[in-house]
This record gives sequence, structure tokens and C-alpha cells, in this order.
Amino acid sequence: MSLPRSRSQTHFERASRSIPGGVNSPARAFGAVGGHPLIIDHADGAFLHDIDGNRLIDYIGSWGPHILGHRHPEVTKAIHAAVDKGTSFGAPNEMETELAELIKDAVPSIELVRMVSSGTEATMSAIRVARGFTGRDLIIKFAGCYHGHVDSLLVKAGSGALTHGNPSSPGVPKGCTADTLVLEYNHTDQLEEAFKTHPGKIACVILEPVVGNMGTVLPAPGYLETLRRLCSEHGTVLLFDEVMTGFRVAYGGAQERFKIRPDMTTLGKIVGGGMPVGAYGGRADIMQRVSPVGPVYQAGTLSGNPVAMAAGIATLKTLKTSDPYSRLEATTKTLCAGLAGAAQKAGVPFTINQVASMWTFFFAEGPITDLASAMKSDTKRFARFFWGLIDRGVYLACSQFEANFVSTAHTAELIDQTIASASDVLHEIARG
Ligand code: KE4
Repeated sequence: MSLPRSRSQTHFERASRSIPGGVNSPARAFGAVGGHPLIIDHADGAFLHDIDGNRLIDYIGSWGPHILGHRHPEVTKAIHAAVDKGTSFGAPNEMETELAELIKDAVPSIELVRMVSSGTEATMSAIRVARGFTGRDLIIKFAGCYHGHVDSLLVKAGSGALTHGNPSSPGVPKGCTADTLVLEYNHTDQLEEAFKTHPGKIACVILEPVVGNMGTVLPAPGYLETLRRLCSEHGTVLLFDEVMTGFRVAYGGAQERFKIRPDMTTLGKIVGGGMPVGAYGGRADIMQRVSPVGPVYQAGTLSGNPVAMAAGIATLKTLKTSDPYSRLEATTKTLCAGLAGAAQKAGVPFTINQVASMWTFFFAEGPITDLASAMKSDTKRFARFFWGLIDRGVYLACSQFEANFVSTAHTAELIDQTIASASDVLHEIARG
């Protein structure tokens, strides 16, 4: 019952002759599940359409941006209008200010914000500003969290780095990571210990307030509060990497949902509506260290690109006026309950972690609260699940260590279809 994939296969072989691994980002390479990626021709609403003519229900949404589904009319209209006025000016334009104001309105902890062109650029820049502001070098990150391919953060990283078995990448000089302390997520004792061992030395703690990059993992009750207290006590910048959770788990991100005010925040994905946008911001006293107001240098040719700004503005305005969050959460809970029921009936051990419209089905007994527990997952069973769903027209993230996403375009009928397909595959897996 395999989907026809010959055109994708042929094109992927051609791509591999010009692009390393045939992909411009390893997360798309299907490395963890085997086989070759599907080559996508176009997308609309909840669907991807590949070059073999297959239509698949898409639960990645370009790894998070498409909370409104593909080609939302308001976003597409805004992009077309912007393109007709020019693609890039290399000079300030009104839309940069409009998006900055929308971000500040949505995320009150952000008093000043700088646009960049990716989540990686956002985290790289935010770390530099935090170090410049505190005059300290040490940073804390957490095993399994992924913050983009920043040298100093490619240590025990999640997402594609974890999937492809290089959580700490070659090519990163020891000097770049010598000041990076890696703790285990949700282990409060390790936090207390780190601050006790390095009093007055820690510039910043960066974390995914809800992790997506080891699969979806929630903060333990009180964990974020402890982190906030310790950072305040020690003059350490608390940096929420909300590239994935921003505008995803609430309009104001995880900091709204969990009622924690970080000192800095990074954004990406949804904030660009599918166009290349990242952003970092936070307390005015910190952000005023950024050039040209302050001495910490950061720049970008295409930062604040008008076409990308237009996509972000249309996305945020649509989210703000339609407020789809409770509907998205209800739809996602229905999906996860259906998947859980199917796994129970099939007798397949599983854990589902879900927050708002992001979720992960783990092939492991729970609870899954950190990288060590996530790594217990049966990735072979995951690969069978992934391909079994592909052959039934359902497209999940191609790794056990990623989050999946529901969009406003996922109807009840598509959710039911997904559950039925998953049930078939889980029973096949149970039969061995
Ligand atoms: P980008 O540089 O890929 O725009 O953002 C890096 C980043 C930063 N912070 C968080 C929390 C992120 O999830 C990401 C990127 N996420 C991955 C998927 N887990 C992007 C997919 C890819 O690498 O192709």
C-alpha cells in the first residue's frame, strides 16, 4: 500500500549531487526514519502535495510557522502586496515598526526588539547581548534543547543534531563551548548547584520553556519559577527561546501560558508567517546595549525584510483577531486522545506529551520529562509508524525527537482520518 514515490526519489538523487545530503537542513533528511524525503510541489491549508501527486495531511507546518495552515489568504495577499512594492530596501521601512509593535503588544516582557532572519540568528545575538550586558561569559543550556546551529549552543543539542547523532558537532572549537554549562532539563537540583558553584559568573540561562526539540517536553511544576528566582537572585539574564513556542502555545507564548517574565526572548517561525524572520528582544536596559545605541554589535542585510515583515504582520493580526488558541488546543487534545486510545487498544507502549497545538507521540513508557527519558523511545517503531502514516497520507515530523503541530486548517474530519490511519499502523506494529 506504499504511496508512489518514484519522482521524489529521482529528484532527491539529483539534489544530492549538488546539495549536501540533498537537503538545505538536515532535519528534513529523513535520516532517522530511512528512505528519502518527499519532494514537495505545493501546499494549501492542512495539506502538502508532493511531486508524485500525493496529498498528505501535514503535521509539521514547515516545523512550526504555519499555525494558520499553508497559504492562508490574508498572509498570501500581504506577501503579494509587499512584493509589488519591492523585495528589499536596505533601509528602514514602516512594516518593521509595525511588526515590532505587534510583538511588544503580544509579549509585554519585550520592551525593545530587533528583527533578524532566523531563529539561529536570534539566539546567537541574544546570547551575545546577555554576555555584553552582564560582562560575564558563562551560559547555561539544557541537554536536548535546540537553539539553532550557534557554535556555543551546539552542545548536547536536540532536533536534527540529536536525530543524526551529533548533539555536539565537530567543527566547533573547544573555546566556543568552554563557557557553556549543560544541565538536564527539569532537574532543579542541578540549577541550584550550578548557581552555587559559579556565583556571579553566569551571564544567561537559555531554554525552551516548553521543549520541542527532544520531542515535546513540558516544564515540571515550579521549574520555571525556580529558574526565574535564581536568575533574579544572581543577576543572570533569563532567556526564553520561544522560536517554537512563541505565538504557538499562546498568543503571548509560553511566558503568557506559564506566567513567567523572562529578561529576554527569542522568536522565529510563526512570527514570520513562513518567511525568514527571527527576532530577539527583552528589557529595555538590556536591549539598549545593542548597536547602534550600545556597543554590542549585531547586523543583517535582510533583517526586517519588507516581504517577510508583511507575512509576519498578517499572521499575527489574524491570530490576534481570530484567537484560535482554545479551538486549536481542543482539536489537538482530540487527536492525542484518539492516538492514545488506538495505542492502548493495540497494546503498544507509548507516551504522548502535548501543550496547546504542539505534541509528540513517544514509543516509550512515560513519564518523559528530560532527554534521558526521551532517549528511551523505540526509534525503530517510530520509523515504522512514520512510514505507515506516510503511506496513508499523513505526514509527521521525520524524527522521534521533534514536535508536531496542529493548525487552524486541520478539520475534525482530518483528525478522525489521522486517528484511523494511526490505529491501523499501531496494530501492524503490535503484530511485529
Ligand atoms: P532556525 O535557525 O532553524 O530558524 O531556528 C533555530 C531554532 C531555535 N530555537 C528553537 C526552539 C528551534 O526549534 C529552532 C529550530 N527548530 C528546528 C525544528 N525543531 C528547525 C528545523 C530545521 O532545523 O530544519
